[in-house]
Amino acid sequence: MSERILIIGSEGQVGTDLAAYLRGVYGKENVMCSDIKPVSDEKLDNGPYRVLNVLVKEHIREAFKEHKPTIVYHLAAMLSATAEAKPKFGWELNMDGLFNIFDAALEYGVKRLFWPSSIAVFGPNTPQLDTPQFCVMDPNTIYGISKLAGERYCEYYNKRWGLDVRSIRYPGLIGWKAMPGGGTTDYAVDIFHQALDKGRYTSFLSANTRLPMMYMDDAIRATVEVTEAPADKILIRSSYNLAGVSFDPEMLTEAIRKHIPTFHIDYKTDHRQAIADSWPKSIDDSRAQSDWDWELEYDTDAMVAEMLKQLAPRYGK
Ligand code: AKB
Repeated sequence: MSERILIIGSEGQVGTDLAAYLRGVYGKENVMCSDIKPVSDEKLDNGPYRVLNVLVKEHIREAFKEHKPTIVYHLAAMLSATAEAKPKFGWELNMDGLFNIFDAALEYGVKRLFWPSSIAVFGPNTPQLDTPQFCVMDPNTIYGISKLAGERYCEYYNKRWGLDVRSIRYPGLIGWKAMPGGGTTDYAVDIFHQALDKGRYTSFLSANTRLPMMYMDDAIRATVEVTEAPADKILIRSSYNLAGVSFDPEMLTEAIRKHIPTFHIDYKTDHRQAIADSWPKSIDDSRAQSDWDWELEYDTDAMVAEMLKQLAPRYGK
């Protein structure tokens, strides 16, 4: 029997790519998408869709009853920069949303649940280079605090109630299908659009702010691989480190200039600089490699080439 999949937060940056991938593999009728807003008629042709607010239990129950998912990807969350602007609501959405999905997953006997964590679980007291899987964390943003609390709850629900939750700590994600919304790593997506559109970009992070990043195709593959791996390979039930590649705006600019030599960058940092400064510069993901055979495909140059190739037609290039 084919899996029946429910994606919560399907219209976001990750959801857009994940839905396209999973519908290609499992067939569109087997993958229900859901998000807080209605979508266009054109999108409704792509497969089943439901308006679902993770804070409304009735919405969740209806989706679970109708679709009977065997696997749920719960992606709905508020990212780092937005959550700093609305800290109480950020906490409520990220935590109560997760609890509601935990409850429904147990009540309706879901086989597996994927929930993303983030490099934001680390903080200023964390070793910043090759950050280990297990170390001091002490996140100092609401988003990071909610992700760390979520990780502890994932492990707790697994140990106490047997819920088969899987999770990875996403680095900054770079894709061309959808824009990110409200994150600190968003510059690394916007820069491609501005490079093609205007030939210049003003970065809100400073030139040497190095952060772990990952091309979306790798992130989608990691998400599906960790979710579909045999249960006995998933030895970490909080969340797995995922390294991706590591660069700063200056390094990314150099990589873009290999394709657009006249590309110009300047810098005007804002409140997101402090968030970025509290996060790791690079990550050790050896546990993901050894436990479920994770392998990265895209390095920085491959990611840049692919982003520019995919986005160029949008800007008449
Ligand atoms: C953000 O910048 O908030 C996210 C993340 C690293 O989780 N992209």
